[in-house]
Amino acid sequence: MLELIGYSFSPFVRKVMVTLEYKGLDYKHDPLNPFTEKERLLPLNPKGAVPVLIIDGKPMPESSDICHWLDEQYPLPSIYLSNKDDIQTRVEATEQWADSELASVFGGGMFFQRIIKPLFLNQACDDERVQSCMNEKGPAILEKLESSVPEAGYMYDDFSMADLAVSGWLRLGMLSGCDISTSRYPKLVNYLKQVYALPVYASILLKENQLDLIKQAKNTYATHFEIIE
Ligand SMILES: N[C@@H](CCC(=O)N[C@@H](CS)C(=O)NCC(=O)O)C(=O)O
Repeated sequence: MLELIGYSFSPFVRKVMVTLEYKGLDYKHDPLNPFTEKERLLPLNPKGAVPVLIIDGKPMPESSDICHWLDEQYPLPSIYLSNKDDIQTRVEATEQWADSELASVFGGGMFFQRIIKPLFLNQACDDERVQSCMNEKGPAILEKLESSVPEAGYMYDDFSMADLAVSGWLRLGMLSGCDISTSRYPKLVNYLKQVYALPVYASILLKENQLDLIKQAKNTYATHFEIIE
């Protein structure tokens, strides 16, 4: 029996959710908000962060640990492309890069500032940090991705954690008003459209788009709607 704890718009949580669905696994979902429901979360994860996967009553935190565990228990299809060592290493390196650098810029510097802080923490947005992420740090990463993503298909042999991690953080950027449009990044936008269109990913995003918070973010900031329907 599997239960996923954490709201789905966190890219850390979404990595686990897409992995569960990609593997066709049954699970329950508790969309716990880690900022407003800390007292419920701390007994499951003393670090106070989501995701947590409850496996037969035992909590497992940390998105990468959870997804590696899922890949070991339910090997096909593999989200880390673990049948080829050299490719698995590259997938893991890209995931790590996304969950640190992209998380800091598109998560911490954009979505956390513009959406989470005012709505859940009653704190003011750090406009200076937002501007430096929107105008310098973000575009530097986006240009790097524009020159490295494939013309067609996924980053490595097949859909993998690399695509999942990168696309998750970029979605938060777009929801916060970051310009990721075809006119600036044609290859990247085309690549993202393909990743978001993967059926299990698309159905999760469709549900997520019904959430008030996401609607509010879209109406306030996301003027570049090409890939956020
Ligand atoms: N390394 C952790 C990071 C998890 C994480 O930072 N989750 C955020 C959600 S986006 C969270 O729960 N934040 C709550 C807080 O910092 O109080 C993982 O990969 O699971």
